[in-house]
Amino acid sequence: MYAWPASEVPALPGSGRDLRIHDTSTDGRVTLEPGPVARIYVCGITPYDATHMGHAATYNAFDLVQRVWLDTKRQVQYVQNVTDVDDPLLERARRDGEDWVGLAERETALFREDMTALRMLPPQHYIGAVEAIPGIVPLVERLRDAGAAYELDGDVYFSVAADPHFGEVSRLDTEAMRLLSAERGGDPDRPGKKNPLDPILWLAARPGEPSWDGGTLGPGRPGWHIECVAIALDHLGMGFDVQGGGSDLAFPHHEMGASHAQALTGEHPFARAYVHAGMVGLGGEKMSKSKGNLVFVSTLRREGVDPAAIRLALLAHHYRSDWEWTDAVLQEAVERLARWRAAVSRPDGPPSDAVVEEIREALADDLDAPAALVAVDRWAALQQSAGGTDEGAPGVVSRAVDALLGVAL
Ligand code: 5CA
Ligand code: ZN
Repeated sequence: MYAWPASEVPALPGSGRDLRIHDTSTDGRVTLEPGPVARIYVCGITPYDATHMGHAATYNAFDLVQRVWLDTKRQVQYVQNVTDVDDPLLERARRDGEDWVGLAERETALFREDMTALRMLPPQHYIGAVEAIPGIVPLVERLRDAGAAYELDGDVYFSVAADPHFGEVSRLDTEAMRLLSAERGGDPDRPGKKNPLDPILWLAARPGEPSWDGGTLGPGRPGWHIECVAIALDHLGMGFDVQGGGSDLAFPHHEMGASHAQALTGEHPFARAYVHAGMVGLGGEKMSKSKGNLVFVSTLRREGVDPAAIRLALLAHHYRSDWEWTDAVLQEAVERLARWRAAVSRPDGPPSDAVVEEIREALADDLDAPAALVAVDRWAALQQSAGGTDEGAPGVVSRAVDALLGVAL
């Protein structure tokens, strides 16, 4: 699939710091030391509804990862998927009497528009589940032939017992895993499974549902976790730097993905760090397509809200915290944007070196965007109260805010 156009990333004086980031699997901070090409896989949308603030907040976090790496003069190999065939998408299409392909295409197109408007840098590889199927089938066959997968009434399940490291990503106990599995697309109560947690790798064709040639697996469609594994292994290989998504993906999705890959390759780890963004809520509940309590990026844009203000509203919250979207959050961002724009609209101002370093330091410290905003606030306040004589300083601050935070002033 094609992704979306990249906004320009202005060059900055000096160089950024290496990123220290919270890793779910160790529940601590790790200093990432990527090679000259940093590798990141971020789970993409299931395109059955528009991009809401929760999605936007999660993609904002991983856009910051990319910007920090670019500032260290590395290249970034960024891969993202689109789950363009899965149960929730098929269910929504059925409910609305719509063709599932048309629904997925329309919502993916809207996502691209939203990401472009928010200045999120595009992945180098943007891959749909459907286009990944020819690569998924041989992986499932290999797992089955190695005894890491088994058949149940034509469906194929992964055996979590096949990975000695199973459980190390989310570090949950069996009971918690079982509850989350039932909540998040698993089927722990299906009779005949070796372990209730075993996730599906290949669903045999069902009447009224799309299916594809599965070679020796028979016609069917892929399970959710193997989709991301196939795409990540194809474009990044084992041991890539960051696997990213919202905290609701830690289990089962990222746990199972890591186990699939580790069982397939005999190598460990799948990713060096598993990074999870907090959940954005509305009215006291997690914003979710299934609950319908949503604020869409596209709706705000249509209402005339500046995408830069939406982005500032996301940046005002630390990526790991759970937070609530409110009108006040947006209003504050609109006001901050106006203050910053006024401050950079003059040819000279207070020195820019310290503020650029403060933004760099804040982001390198587990993506502390709120601290970066405070640094720019201080500079803008100084500009307003005392001004300054450094010629070009406002231009440098403006470029830094664009390059490191994705906000065009
Ligand atoms: N297609 C799969 C991943 S392979 C999927 O989870 N799609 S999704 O559309 O449901 O979510 C896309 C991303 O947004 C995921 O990383 C998910 O964790 C994140 N996300 C969903 N809801 C929220 C929310 N309320 N707050 C923050 N992030 C969210
Ligand atoms: Zn995924």
